[in-house]
Amino acid sequence: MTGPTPVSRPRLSDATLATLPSAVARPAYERAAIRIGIVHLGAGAFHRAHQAVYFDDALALDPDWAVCAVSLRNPDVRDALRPQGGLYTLAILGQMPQLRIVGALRGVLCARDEAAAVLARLADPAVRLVTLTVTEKGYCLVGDRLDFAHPDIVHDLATPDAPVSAIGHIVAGLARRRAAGHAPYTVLSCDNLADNGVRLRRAVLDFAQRLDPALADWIAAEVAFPRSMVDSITPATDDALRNRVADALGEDDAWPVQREPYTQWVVEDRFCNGRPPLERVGVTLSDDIAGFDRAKLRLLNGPHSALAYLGLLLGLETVADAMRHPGLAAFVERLMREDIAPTLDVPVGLDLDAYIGAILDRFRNPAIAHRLAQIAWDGSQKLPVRLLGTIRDALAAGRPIDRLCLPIAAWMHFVRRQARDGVALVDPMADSLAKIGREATGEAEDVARFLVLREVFGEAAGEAAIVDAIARGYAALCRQSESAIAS
Ligand code: CS2
Repeated sequence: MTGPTPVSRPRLSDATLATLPSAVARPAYERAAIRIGIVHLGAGAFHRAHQAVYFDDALALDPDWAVCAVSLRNPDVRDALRPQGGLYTLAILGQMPQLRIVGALRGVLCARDEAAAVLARLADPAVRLVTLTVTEKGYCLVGDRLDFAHPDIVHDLATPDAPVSAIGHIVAGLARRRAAGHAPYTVLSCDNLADNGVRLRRAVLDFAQRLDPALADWIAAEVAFPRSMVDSITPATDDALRNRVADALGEDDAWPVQREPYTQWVVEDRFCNGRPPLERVGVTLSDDIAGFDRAKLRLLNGPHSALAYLGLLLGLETVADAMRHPGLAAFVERLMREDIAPTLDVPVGLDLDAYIGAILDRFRNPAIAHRLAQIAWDGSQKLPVRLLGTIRDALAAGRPIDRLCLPIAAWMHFVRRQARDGVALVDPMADSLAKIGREATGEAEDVARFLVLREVFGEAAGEAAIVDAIARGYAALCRQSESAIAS
């Protein structure tokens, strides 16, 4: 036998915490003494790189706010983190990379096969806050209301004690607490949706009303659904990160996460059953966050999607690559400064110029490889909240919309290309999109095939000026992506 013997490294866990290299930051509290006070639905990388880190800081001040992280369907996070006692590594990637072990997750469950444990947690009076990152599609909305035709909602209304959706879980937990005479929990959305708390409240009330109007009345009167704006760029975990973390720790971590140094969380200060000391760990508490969430969705997420679809058409791989492409970088900066910024009601205290400059710097961060393909996921859900609102506002104000419509046209080309190449789309509307993509011919007439998707385009499909601008963009991209962004 020749060749190197594989090194067997210990697995990250409470038992190995003390032996980690001193450069790796560790929880600043006694893990055995913390208690679960938060249930988080959607245990993905964003939660673990963002809210869980604020909660980790808060636990050093108050031990009552540890998190039980719940994946609704996929057991992978549970399977990776349970053997590690919920511990995982956060890599903060800027000029000086830093590693930090986050200890805030005291429980990790998968609802699909541990349903009773999840419902018991939600019913536990020690849990006073439910947070969620289930992405745009997890809200099961059609327009601003609950989609009663959504298969998960149909399922959960038929079997409310065995829910599969986030909405079904939130309501099942609240029903149990009401029946037991316990106070409800606050429900805090941490997803990239404008007015996320307002929309979540409406969806929860729509669901509860169908189930039990008295429960709906109780929820309407007693439960707080604060709005929040979340921000930190979090590329998906890859093997490069796993290896880098294992080398630095001298231990294996099955699922580390990574993010940029910048992190922001603005939360409406309306909680119905206490809250962690958020203001002491860098969270901005505000009674009016509407301006912040719009500015972030339109100026960061909108341009992100623009970079993704245009960049992929140009054969680029990451956001930093896209920002090194002079034509695309110039396009996106003009999009932000000349087209998007004028549509915003700037919140007091936000310097728009500086905000845009900082976002562009963050996009340029060479320390992270944020794949455009990741941002391209779920376009049918993202484009309406990220770009179509801006387009409608710009049109109403008599401003030009051609540049704003180009990323929408690029998305259509992207869908067509994936369908043509037989590559599956990651999108809840993947089937209808693939069908349209396969029928598309690459001519401007294709645009009409996409515009029938009311769930995506809504009223915009009836606006001749928008339809024409998308068609112009689509035709320009058929000819040459490089020249289409040069305008
Ligand atoms: C990105 C966001 O993947 C995407 O669609 O636009 O995840 C973005 O990185 C975050 O919202 C930044 O806060």
